[in-house]
Amino acid sequence: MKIGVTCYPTYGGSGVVATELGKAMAQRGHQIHFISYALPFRLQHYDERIFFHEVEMVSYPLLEHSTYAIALAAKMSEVGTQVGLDLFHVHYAIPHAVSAFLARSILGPHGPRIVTTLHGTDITLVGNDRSLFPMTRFALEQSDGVTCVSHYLLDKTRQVFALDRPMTVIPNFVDTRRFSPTPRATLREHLAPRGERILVHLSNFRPVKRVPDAVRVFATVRAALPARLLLIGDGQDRPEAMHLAATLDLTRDVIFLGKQDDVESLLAVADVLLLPSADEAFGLAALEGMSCGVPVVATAVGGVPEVVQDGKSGFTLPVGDVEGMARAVLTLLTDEPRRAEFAAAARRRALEHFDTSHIVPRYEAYYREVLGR
Ligand code: GMT
Repeated sequence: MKIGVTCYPTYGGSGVVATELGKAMAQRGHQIHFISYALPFRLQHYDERIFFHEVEMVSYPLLEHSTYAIALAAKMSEVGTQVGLDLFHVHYAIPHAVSAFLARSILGPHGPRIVTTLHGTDITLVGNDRSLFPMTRFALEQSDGVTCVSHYLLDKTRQVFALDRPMTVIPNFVDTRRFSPTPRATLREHLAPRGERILVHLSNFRPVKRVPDAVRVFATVRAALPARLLLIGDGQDRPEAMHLAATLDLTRDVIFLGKQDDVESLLAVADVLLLPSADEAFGLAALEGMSCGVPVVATAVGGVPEVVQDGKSGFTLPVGDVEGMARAVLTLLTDEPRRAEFAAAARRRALEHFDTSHIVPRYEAYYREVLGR
């Protein structure tokens, strides 16, 4: 198949899933054409079956507000014709599903089919905004296939948009060979030179991630035993988290690493991963941690319980329950056999349910089903 993939190319779960799926599809012999405004950040190596088409924006004083959705549609229709795409697979509904609809309208009834994958905030935050609601609903109705990354998100989409069209759940996945519990003693020693326990949080630091809660949880843990908190990522709430760490006198032990490429090495040195989000359609960061053999302490929101089993591969608690999350972390850190048991269960869950080899064929079958209709 020849597949056009559109996603947000910057750091973020939907871009990661789109890119890893494109790479895996190329390995299965398909031709993949990424169409976006920048090269997706996890697309680092040359592959003869992967191409990148940059969406260029026209600059003119009258066009002060972004014309990205239109420019993207134009590029999608151009690539669609040039390479004879079978399918547009767009990740994140806004504006990608709308651009795909426009591109297909240009290309006519024999043009590519559209598969839209919903990732979370495109429905729970953005698509729910009254001004974007009709456009998002229309684009979902016009897609030939719609997939959701969790059952929670599928139910939410039905409820929010009152949609009765068929939709399918295809969960996110992880490369369990790359995200593995490989011991990295030198890195661990560098990050925790006095043998401190390591907590890790990975996100885009948007308010929905509640990064300050991760710092507050850490403050309680740090009061009980020597520990360090690694914060991977960057975004709007970083200044607040830094201020809070300084106020709580934790500057030495809270390490702001910013955006990192080698996430798997950093996750693999952690003892516990924190995900205190207010909402999470899936929680890819939790899955990546679990694949590295790291138990997760998270909030029981959205699709997280579909990934993390409470009391087995981690603990899930109510949003904002900082003390509860701190207690859960300390339960694990003060009982190494139990922590090791959770770590093994986390790794097993990633291997048995979410490995690339289980999920990518489901997308491939779904593409064929949509094309066969
Ligand atoms: O979490 C974000 O704000 C980023 C967003 C994205 O589109 O990159 O993440 C969403 O998609 C991820 C990949 O499917 C999911 O793992 C995240 O749970 C989801 N985020 C939210 O629902 C808040």
